[in-house]
Amino acid sequence: MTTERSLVLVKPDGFRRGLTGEVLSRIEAKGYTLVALDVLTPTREALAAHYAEHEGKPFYEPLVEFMSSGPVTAVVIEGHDSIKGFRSLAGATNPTEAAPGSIRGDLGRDWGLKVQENIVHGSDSPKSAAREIAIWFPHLGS
Ligand code: D4T
Repeated sequence: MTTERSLVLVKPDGFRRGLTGEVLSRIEAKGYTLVALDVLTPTREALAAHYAEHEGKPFYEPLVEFMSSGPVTAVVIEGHDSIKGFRSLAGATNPTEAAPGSIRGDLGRDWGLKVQENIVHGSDSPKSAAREIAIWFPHLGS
């Protein structure tokens, strides 16, 4: 059996709304293992590294502003195909379109803001996961 790690963030909206436990519960209920967990308010530097691919896009500044607005819970999860599996648990980026049953579909909505507040982040590929885990948990290696 091969294992795979993914970087999950419960974003500031999820933290403020008291949904951290619900998200962790869904990850555990799915069968993935929690490898590392930290509650912190991200620095703009960490967010610039994390969201480097979005620099220059219209939602980039609002995104960094939102993501640094309060605590997030950063989590490394592990399990076979956990990157794809968590993306499926999370649902589509736009919470209005996210399927019911998914985290964003059940718990998220569009608030009419400049950036989608969509509760969670999950790595989108093994390469992104390795890059992101190194940003949020430098001691872990990949
Ligand atoms: P993250 O990266 O947060 O897991 O979300 P996704 O993988 O689902 O989406 P993303 O990287 O494309 O976007 C990052 C972050 O920016 C917000 N966003 C995105 C937004 O407000 N408007 C947009 O048009 C897009 C594409 C939501 C998530």
